[in-house]
Amino acid sequence: MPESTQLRGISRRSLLGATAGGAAIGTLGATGAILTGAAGALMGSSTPALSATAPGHVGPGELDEYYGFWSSGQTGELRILGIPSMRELMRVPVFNRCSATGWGQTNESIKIMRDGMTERTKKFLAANGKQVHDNGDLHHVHMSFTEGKYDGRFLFMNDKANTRVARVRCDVMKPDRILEIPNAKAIHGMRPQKFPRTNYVFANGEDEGPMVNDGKILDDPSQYVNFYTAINADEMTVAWQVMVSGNLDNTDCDYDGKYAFSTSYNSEMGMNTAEMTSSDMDHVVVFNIKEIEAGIAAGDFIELQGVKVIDGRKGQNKNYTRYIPIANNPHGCNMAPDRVHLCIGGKLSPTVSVIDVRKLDAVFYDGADPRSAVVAEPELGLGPLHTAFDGKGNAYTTLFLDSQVVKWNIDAAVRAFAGESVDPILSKTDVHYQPGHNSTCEGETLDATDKYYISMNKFSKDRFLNVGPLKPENEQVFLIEGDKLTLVHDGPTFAEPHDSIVVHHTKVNPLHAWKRDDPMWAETRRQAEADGVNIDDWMDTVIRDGNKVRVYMSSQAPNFALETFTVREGDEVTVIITNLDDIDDLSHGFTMGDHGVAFEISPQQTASATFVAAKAGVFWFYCQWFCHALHMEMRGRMFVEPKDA
Ligand code: K7E
Ligand code: CUA
Ligand code: CA
Repeated sequence: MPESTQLRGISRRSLLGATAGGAAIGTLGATGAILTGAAGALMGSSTPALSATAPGHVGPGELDEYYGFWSSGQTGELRILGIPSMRELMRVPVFNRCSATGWGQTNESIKIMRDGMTERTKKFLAANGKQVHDNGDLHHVHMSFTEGKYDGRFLFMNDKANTRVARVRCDVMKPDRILEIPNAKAIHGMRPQKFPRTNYVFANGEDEGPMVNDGKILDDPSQYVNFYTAINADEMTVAWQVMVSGNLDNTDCDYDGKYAFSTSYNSEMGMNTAEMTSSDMDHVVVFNIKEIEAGIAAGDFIELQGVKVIDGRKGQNKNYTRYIPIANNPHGCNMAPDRVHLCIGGKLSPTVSVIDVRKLDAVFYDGADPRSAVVAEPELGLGPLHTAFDGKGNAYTTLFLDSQVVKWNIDAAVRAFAGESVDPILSKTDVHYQPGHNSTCEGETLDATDKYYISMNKFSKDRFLNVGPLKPENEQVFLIEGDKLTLVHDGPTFAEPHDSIVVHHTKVNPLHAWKRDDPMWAETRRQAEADGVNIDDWMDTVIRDGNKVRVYMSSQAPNFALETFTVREGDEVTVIITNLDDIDDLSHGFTMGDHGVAFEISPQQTASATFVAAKAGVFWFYCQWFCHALHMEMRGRMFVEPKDA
């Protein structure tokens, strides 16, 4: 029988009850030091911290072995952590408006956010007095692949709230493309193609709606459909879409470049919880990439909002899709690095359904029963959501309701399904509490290893000081040693530790300073050239162009090139700054006081923002990034002359 306590024979309660370093700790053997540290932290006692040599400990000044790339859910940003220390290294605003960096406000970021936007959304935003959305719901982040392994080029991520997919450049860790997906609603599941490389990013809409959502069809779910999207990952444009029956939840793809998959929890096409859970079975949709590409090439598509859409709904009798029945309301969709097994989290069912992707050819071409591809269905515990892998044939599935992770062996599960008397479960470990996603080191790649296990938990309950009605979530790191998982980190996070990937540090090589010819400010450069200003050199020029004023200035610690500039009330003012400093870490900022304007200017970066000088008077601008002993003095004045003067 698997043990169901985290600490192997010692419950959390008895640990908490024991005095620091007491008898209970003494029974823990080699890992006692770690547990003493962890328990001590929980108790707020004077127990010594983790020893410098403890596995999973990263001392002050030491670098982590792995990057963790974190989604932040409804915060809408990407976060970069060090693993195993779980130190938060950076926040990268993507779908959200950021006060510190000016993302969503600088002309350069607004351009990136608007370039991939539909005309319909631009009109909608204009009607609401906005240029860009300022919220996002970033659930899933994945890196680009080459031959089944992370290649360090890009990170891709979805926005469920406003139906978008973004690409972040790993050289500067900033988005370069944010694409709104037409036709689909609420992009949720998202995965880059693994093999031969990431030519496509697959993204599925979660919500159903009319094929043409123009208000002619409203409360008639019988006419609702859903869309699965393949994005051209190099161009960041929509390559094609497949219309499907039922909704779509999570997606993944194989290691052969042949098939992609998506879970559906609403094959019923229900519009409320009772309807959405009324069937015994939902399904996984299998997408046949080659057949879809051939269908598009042969003209077997309709065009909706400029996108080629293939009909892959049930009963269309073509080889674009197959529907594999799965116990009601499945959730996670995770391809194992053994290249063979796809694991579908049962959620309402205590099982994980394991699909052998080698059996899919027969399902498509030999009329085999779609269920014949299911080769295991181990009963693991209550509320299985997502599955991670260690590259050694083992899987780790989160149990939301049981608040546990279950480690199990895929091969044993397949043999048990075939009738052999074998228990695939290797261990169960308590987590705190209600885990959603999990990750292992590069576990979704051919480089999967069994070093660390990360549990992203939806509730922290009693683990931290009360901070009011809104509580933090909790994230935990475990050391994997054989079948045993040992807790080495436990800490709160702000909304929301949704999903993460863990990438070896050698695969990511960001720049220390921007390159002056970066495409991010190409348009700003063109305008400057038209104004006769060289943004690569010292600039202290103010250009008036009707009621538009362009203020060009350089920054070099501890000065802006302009101590003052003058505009007229009602002028549209654009401030363009190049940070001429090229010293590592010497970022400046520009904040225009009382104007809601602030942005980052990192070494060798050019950035700009536009606002209307609608208030006459004297306004100080300043550098908000601590840069120098005279950082406070790095400021200047904008004079706004009154209109009727
Ligand atoms: Cu990745 Cu919650 Cu968006 Cu599962 S989904 S937890
Ligand atoms: Cu420049 Cu602070
Ligand atoms: Ca259902």
